[in-house]
Amino acid sequence: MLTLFSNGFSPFARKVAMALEYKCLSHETVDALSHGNRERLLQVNPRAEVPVLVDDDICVVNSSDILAYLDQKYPQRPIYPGDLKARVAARALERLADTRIDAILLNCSIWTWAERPDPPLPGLKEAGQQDLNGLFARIEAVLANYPSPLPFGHMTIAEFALWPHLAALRPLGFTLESNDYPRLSAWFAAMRRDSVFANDLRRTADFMKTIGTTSDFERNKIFWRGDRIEWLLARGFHEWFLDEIKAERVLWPE
Ligand SMILES: N[C@@H](CCC(=O)N[C@@H](CS)C(=O)NCC(=O)O)C(=O)O
Repeated sequence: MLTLFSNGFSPFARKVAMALEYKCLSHETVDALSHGNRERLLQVNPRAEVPVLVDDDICVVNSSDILAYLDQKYPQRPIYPGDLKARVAARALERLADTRIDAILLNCSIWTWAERPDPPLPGLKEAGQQDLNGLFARIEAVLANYPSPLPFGHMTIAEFALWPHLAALRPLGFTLESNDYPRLSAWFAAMRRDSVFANDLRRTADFMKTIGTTSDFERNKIFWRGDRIEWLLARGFHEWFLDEIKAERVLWPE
């Protein structure tokens, strides 16, 4: 029996849920960031982060480890490319989505879902778009070496990792210019046409409808970890962050 400790807002949990659906693996889902399930989550991950996958007596933490585990244990419909060089490229794209794109988008999204005493940080969104454009250009350069629109010939860890972020761009007010990034735009369009990705959008939209009204989900304190802090500090927003710590509006892993 597979159990996914998940959350409808988490791009990492969505990435794993899509991989499970793609591989036709039925599973139970626990909304592990709701207050009522916190103790259960701590039992499987002391960092109190989702996603966590429990497969009988095996517990796997961290989305990229979970995807790698799934492909080894359930090799049907592979989500890693077969070719070694393409595997490395797909993993690098997954890492870019997980560590760089996530950091920008999560930080810039805070004012859309958290209960905030302050207006959005001046300059944050502009810095986000500028850095996103740099990352889009890097992805575009990688894609030049592969067929379009699906670089690896089927859906992989790269699509599952990138999708939640690409799908959040427009709702958060960011752009992905198809003239500047034609291969990335065509890739994104190919993901949109796939039912696994459409189902994710539907689930996410349903979850987002509840987010403003529920008190079951932490919206006062922001959970901070490495990559997200790194981008904030690198972009010069340290004073705001220090004020957040002083005001005790932060949560730390463990
Ligand atoms: N590196 C981890 C990152 C997971 C992560 O950042 N999870 C966030 C949600 S997106 C979380 O569980 N935060 C705890 C919270 O918000 O209380 C992964 O790839 O699974």
